[in-house]
Amino acid sequence: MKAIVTGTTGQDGYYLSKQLLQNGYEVHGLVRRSSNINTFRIDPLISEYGPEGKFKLYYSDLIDSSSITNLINNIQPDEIYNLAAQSHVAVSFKNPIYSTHTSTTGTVTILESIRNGNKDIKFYQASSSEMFGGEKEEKLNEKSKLNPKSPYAAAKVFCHDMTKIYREAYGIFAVNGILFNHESPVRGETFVTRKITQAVGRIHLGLQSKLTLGNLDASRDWGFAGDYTKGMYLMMQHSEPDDWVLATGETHTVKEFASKAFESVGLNWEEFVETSDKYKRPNEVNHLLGDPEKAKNELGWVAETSFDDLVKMMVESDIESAEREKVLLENKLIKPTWEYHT
Ligand code: NAP
Ligand code: G4F
Repeated sequence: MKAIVTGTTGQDGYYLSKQLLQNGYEVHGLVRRSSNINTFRIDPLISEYGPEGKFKLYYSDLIDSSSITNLINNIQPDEIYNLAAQSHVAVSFKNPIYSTHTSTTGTVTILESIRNGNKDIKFYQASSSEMFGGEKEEKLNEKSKLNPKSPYAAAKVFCHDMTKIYREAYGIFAVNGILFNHESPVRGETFVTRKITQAVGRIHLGLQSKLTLGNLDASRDWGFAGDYTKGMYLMMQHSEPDDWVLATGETHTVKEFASKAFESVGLNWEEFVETSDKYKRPNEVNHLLGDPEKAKNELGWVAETSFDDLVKMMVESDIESAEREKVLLENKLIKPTWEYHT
């Protein structure tokens, strides 16, 4: 079996590529060119499976339609997982055109290539719980109303609808995975969970004294990314294409996440966390809680990692990172990181 994975250098790209390679797939990953090599997450997979083996990488970009179409035509994959996106909600308010353009152009380019080329190729779209808007405290499922609150979410709604349209109009096996927040030790450092666990690791080792966050009252249904990429694969093996929610069915506030993470190293979060408006968004998604019943009944999928285990896994990994960072700082081999405004 052959799969193309867009966004292979990202968090989900890493877990999904690893699982597909372990299942015997040939994985063709798209990497966008940057001035620094950005394959740090997938370097272990490159060592184990590539580049002459089953893990093949290509420079491409969601906006470069011709390169994507050429790759699909040349590789003739069985499955395409479209994970690439400018995935940071706060950044999408600052870069709305880029954020919208990448998601929408990339998705339609792939769907058009399948329609005009080989309609047997299966397609997975990385849809998001952000599409719901999360105004009320309610369990959200595949039938819940979409009410996007950011350029990011609006672009995801467009991609979600186009995936459904290509499924219905052209009979393409195109699925939407509506995934609630999922995190891991390789989560991007400016998402709130990783920002917290990285700070806990650094504060624990004396490398940082304060952590500045935005809205502490927002709540999210947080699971472990490695569980969710297994769900993506199961959707692609289902007899019929459809849309499925993946979630834990539990929600926690940012404050609760911070409290649990600091507590795991014996610290009281209130002594270290301060807030600033610069991390607040022009329009907030206040409350997200998913109902994963359909995925459980039809795919046999459940989120296996508990909230407590997720926090513990991330804190432990970030303590190890902080230990390495401390050695590098003490030997003046690196400088302290610039604080990103996200
Ligand atoms: P991520 O870590 O931010 O990874 C995004 C990937 O997209 C990276 O490989 C990135 O490349 C790539 N990318 C960005 N712009 C691109 C462009 N113009 N052309 C080609 N590639 C581009 O995100 P993630 O957490 O793995 O999420 C994967 C997907 O699921 C995203 O579409 C996200 O919106 C969606 N999603 C995520 C969650 C979640 O909680 N994680 C929930 C629901 C949906 P670089 O490595 O070079 O930056
Ligand atoms: O970690 P976040 O940035 O994730 P957000 O906005 O929920 O988006 C993530 O999950 C979506 C699925 O629902 C994905 F589609 C999307 O690609 C991404 O992976 O923020 C979570 C919450 C927000 O309410 C935010 O306002 O945490 C709040 N928050 C409070 N302080 C903060 C901070 N978020 C960030 N990034 N940084 C802060 O300092």
